Amino acid sequence: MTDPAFRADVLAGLRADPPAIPARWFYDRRGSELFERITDLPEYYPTRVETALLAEYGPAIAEAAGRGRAVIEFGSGSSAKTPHLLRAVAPAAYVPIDISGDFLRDSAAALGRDFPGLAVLPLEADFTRPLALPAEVADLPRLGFFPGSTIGNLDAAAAVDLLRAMAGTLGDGAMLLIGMDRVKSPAILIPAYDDAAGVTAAFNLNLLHRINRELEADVPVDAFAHEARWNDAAARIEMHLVARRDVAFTVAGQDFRIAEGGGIHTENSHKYGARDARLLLRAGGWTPVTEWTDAADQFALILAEA
Ligand code: AVI
Repeated sequence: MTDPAFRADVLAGLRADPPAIPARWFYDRRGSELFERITDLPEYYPTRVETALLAEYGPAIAEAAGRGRAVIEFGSGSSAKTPHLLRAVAPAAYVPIDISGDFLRDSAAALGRDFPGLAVLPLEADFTRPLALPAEVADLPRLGFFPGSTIGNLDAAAAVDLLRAMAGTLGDGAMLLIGMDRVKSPAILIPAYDDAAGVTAAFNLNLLHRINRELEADVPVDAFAHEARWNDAAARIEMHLVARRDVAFTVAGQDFRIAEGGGIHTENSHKYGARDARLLLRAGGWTPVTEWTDAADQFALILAEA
């Protein structure tokens, strides 16, 4: 069934100048599978570095955050990182929140098997708004977990809104452990978003396949090329789909044209210097307490308190 919000975002996005479609629409089943493959790519360091940080500093994180809290994970997907955190902080309960119920139930069931005795309470919800947590965690102190530098896919205003919504959901006395990707050389960033095997290109182009599948469209997918660009002024990687030739197509009965060399902006992935990361957290209602980074300062795990 077509999601009316997808239809509205695609039609408005293709009319915009320059055309841009929000990155959240990447994640249909195929897109989620491709993203899982991206996280295993040699060029895509964020998942590998963050997972290693959690494995190495789990005990220090537990020391700083305290054990026995309820862990609330935002956008849990099929996260392979979570077990490291759960082993370290020995939570009283684990609440994975995700908008995609299928993924959520599968990964919650797998974690339940790996952590017998842990109360796993999946919540299918949109965490960009404050929401009510399960009654079972009402009286427990909370530790929010937002890994993957997913915050980087939002612009600053939306990131601040999201951090505030998380503070509202988690309540007084809560802590938040958030993963944020650092600014670094484009020589590392560009391959991370344009890998040799072409998985990120397939991930980006899948958006056009999804439009064709779900919106009665005839976008000529092979007329578009994946492109990753470093925007230094905005400190972000941008993904674009660039037309290799003049193209004309129809989406949901509406006609569109994109000239050769023009394109559709499909994603921003902001990178944060240490100071910018802390400022963003403060603007979102969180006080940074401590942080852990790898030796090359590629990626940071930041612990903050409400
Ligand atoms: C989900 N998000 C944090 C990824 C990122 O790195 O911005 C999405 C992604 N896009 C291309 N590769 C990975």
